[in-house]
This record gives sequence, structure tokens and C-alpha cells, in this order.
Amino acid sequence: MAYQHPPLPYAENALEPHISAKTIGFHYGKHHTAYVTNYNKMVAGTEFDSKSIEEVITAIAGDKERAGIFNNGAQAWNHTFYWNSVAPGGGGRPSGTLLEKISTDFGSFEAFTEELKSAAATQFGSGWAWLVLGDDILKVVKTSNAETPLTTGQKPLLCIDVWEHAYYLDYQNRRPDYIANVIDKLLNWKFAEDNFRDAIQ
Ligand code: MN3
Repeated sequence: MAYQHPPLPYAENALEPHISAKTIGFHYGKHHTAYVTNYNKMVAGTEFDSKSIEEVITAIAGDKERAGIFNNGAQAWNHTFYWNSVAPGGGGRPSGTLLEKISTDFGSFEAFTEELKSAAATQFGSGWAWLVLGDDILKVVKTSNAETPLTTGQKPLLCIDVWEHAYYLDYQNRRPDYIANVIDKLLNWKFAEDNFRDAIQ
């Protein structure tokens, strides 16, 4: 079925000064739109037309003949998740059971943020850094290009886009500065708490 491009959950300038309206305009308006448009064109009239985007991505992961559908579909899904992973007035810490689980599984909240920063900074080339729940343990993972933890049975809680298009207009080559600002000022812990609650039910 066609994947609806969800509206951006805030104004294009709402993440300033950490991510500019210009970056969001291109990133949401051009890049994300293109992934959604391409995915919908590619699945129209095929066996995938009746399936959800999550089902399609999971079913065809690693299938080289369907790489085009996978790449566009996973990028459509990953970006929607990313827009919700950041929010104006974000950053800080989660509360309650998620903070306790992070402290247990990483040693401390600070140890978690260092691991997330490191994963996001060292992802070679384009990709993503994620906080996921897998096998009842919280983990930081990184994925290349369009790859997504959805296909490996892990439940994403938050993600950071580290493709150059996510930060280059604002930070040029200073990816670590972008990552630090996302973690300190923008991460949407309410979204992560909701995802964590769903995952452990
Ligand atoms: Mn992107």
C-alpha cells in the first residue's frame, strides 16, 4: 500500500539553532519526499502493494534484486523515525523505567551518551546511529546507508541520521558537533519512552 509521507511534527525552523530551517527544508522536503515517492512508484502494482512498509522492508532485506525497493522504503521509514527522534526543547534525560534500564545496561546515562556519540561519529560514510531494544537489552547500534534495525528483530527507540545531507549545510565536516547538539539539545525522550513501553509490553 502507498506509504503516506507524514507531516513534519514541527515547523521547519523549530530545531534552530541546532539544525537550520534550510537543512530541514531540503532534508524533509527533498530527500525524504523522494524516498517516499520512489518507494510508492516501485511497489505500485506489485506483490508488495498490499503490505505495510515495515513488512516489505523486513521481507526483502538482503535481496539484491529488490535493493531499490529496500533502499527507498527503509529510507522512507528511517526518516519518519528520525523526525520523531528529535524535537524542539529536547535533550536532557528520559525518566522512570527507561532511565533505569539505560543505567543498568550501559552503566550510566553518561556512558550511554558516549557510546551513542562514538557510534554516530564512527559510522563510516552514510548511515544511522540507533538506540534499540534487542533480546531485552538496550544497545547502541549503527547501520550503513538505508539499513535499519527493523530487519534484525530489534526495536528502535531513537535514531540519529548521520548522512551528510543531515548536517552539511550547518556543520560542513564537523559531524561530531552535529551529533553532540542532537544528543544534548534535541533528542525526544518522550518518543523513546513511548517506544520502550510498546516494546516491553
Ligand atoms: Mn537523511
